[in-house]
Amino acid sequence: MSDKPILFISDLHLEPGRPDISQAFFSFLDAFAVKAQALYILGDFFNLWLGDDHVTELSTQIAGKLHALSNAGVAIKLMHGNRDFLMGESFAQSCGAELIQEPYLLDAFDQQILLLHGDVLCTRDHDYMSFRQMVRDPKWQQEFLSRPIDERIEFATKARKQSQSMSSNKAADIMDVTPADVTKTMLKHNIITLIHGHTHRPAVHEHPKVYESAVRMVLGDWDDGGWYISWTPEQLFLHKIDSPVISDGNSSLK
Ligand SMILES: [Mn+2]
Repeated sequence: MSDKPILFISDLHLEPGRPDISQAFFSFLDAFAVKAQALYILGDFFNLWLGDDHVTELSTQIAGKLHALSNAGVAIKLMHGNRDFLMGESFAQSCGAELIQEPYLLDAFDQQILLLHGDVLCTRDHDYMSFRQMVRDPKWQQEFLSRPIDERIEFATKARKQSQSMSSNKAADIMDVTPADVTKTMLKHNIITLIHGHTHRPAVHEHPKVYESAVRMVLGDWDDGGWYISWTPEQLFLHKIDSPVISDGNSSLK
């Protein structure tokens, strides 16, 4: 097996109104991803995804860049987030990528790592958990995707407003992962390393209740800069990318 790094990113929230984030992502591809063996995109890659049939200038541009990376020999894996859970096989194909389902056990360098977007761990947010159950139901998705695009846009706008007004009344810890569920999940999958995003709280946490060396690495969202994790036979590392100049920040938070 190749010793080239495996990279992880999440929460870029790509959208037409933020061409700077798309640009940072393209610089990241050219500077780092092209030297990797695989790139795992762990959800909320797009700020909003209303169906693969809703082709936009942005989606076409991103698919083109990813497909070029795939042609260069980098395996690309796409996991759903809470904003782009409707990303489908057809879009994945246009990126030369593979859709992966969470929880995803990644086996490499003689070790197993568990990958999640992270929203399933935020179990104290009951409103969100019931919304999630609804929209992840294949029947709901099929019905939703059969609606005209302007109806889908209307639904998404309403859902966003509702979630924003609900979030503003919630305590900060409710919006974070539930520690007991992290322990349970790690023990259930028998792993000592978990990588997720979603919470926008980049950090490396120790989880001694799981195992003395157990860690949970949390990717950050992309805004002024970006975040990625690299995994090589030697180490796992959380990197901050400073913007506008892309550089290997080496800011391990561990
Ligand atoms: Mn998310």
